[in-house]
Amino acid sequence: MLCHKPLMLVVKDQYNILCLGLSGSGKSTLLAHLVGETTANIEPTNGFNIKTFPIKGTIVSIKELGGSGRVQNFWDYYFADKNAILFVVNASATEDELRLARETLRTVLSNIRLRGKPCLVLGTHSDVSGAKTEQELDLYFQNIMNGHKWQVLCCSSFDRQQTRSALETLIDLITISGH
Ligand SMILES: Nc1nc2c(ncn2[C@@H]2O[C@H](COP(=O)(O)OP(=O)(O)O)[C@@H](O)[C@H]2O)c(=O)[nH]1
Ligand SMILES: [Mg+2]
Repeated sequence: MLCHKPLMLVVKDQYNILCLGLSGSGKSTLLAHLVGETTANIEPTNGFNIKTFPIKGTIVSIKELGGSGRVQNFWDYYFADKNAILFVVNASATEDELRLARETLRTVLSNIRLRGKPCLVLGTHSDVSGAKTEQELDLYFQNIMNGHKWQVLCCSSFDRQQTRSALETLIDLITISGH
């Protein structure tokens, strides 16, 4: 007798990813596009915003924390039990803003609860002329990455293929680093 088993997605694991970055860097926009939502009515994020969805044979739960200075004071409450950091930076920002983003990430990565956790620096706004390239951002961030597996990628937050591919790279970093 022929037995037809239902086709099921075999989910190996769930990864919890923390999505951080300065306000306006593009976190909510790229997360919305990752799950196929419209971005017409995105407001600045107060508190947090979570998206959970399947990708690359696993489930990821990405928690975006609001990026304003006031909310940043509470970021470290959310550092425990995370597998990786997705740090979003507007690659078309001014030098001052990029410097602030770098110092913010330096502080985050020095937190003991995130020791050794992989980090993807995702430069958004690559569709804007004059945006920094991956090579430029790589040089910019390389000195603050002590002991973390990390990589820089650039994308437009509106491009689902680019953002999904970036997330797949982060999942590979998690797998390689054993976190
Ligand atoms: N051109 C362009 N605009 C973007 C991109 N990502 C975000 N934005 C815009 O930047 C603004 C802030 O985005 P938002 O997702 O709210 O940033 P968040 O504060 O980091 O969540 C919005 O007007 C977005 O439409 C991008 O890759 N390219
Ligand atoms: Mg937001």
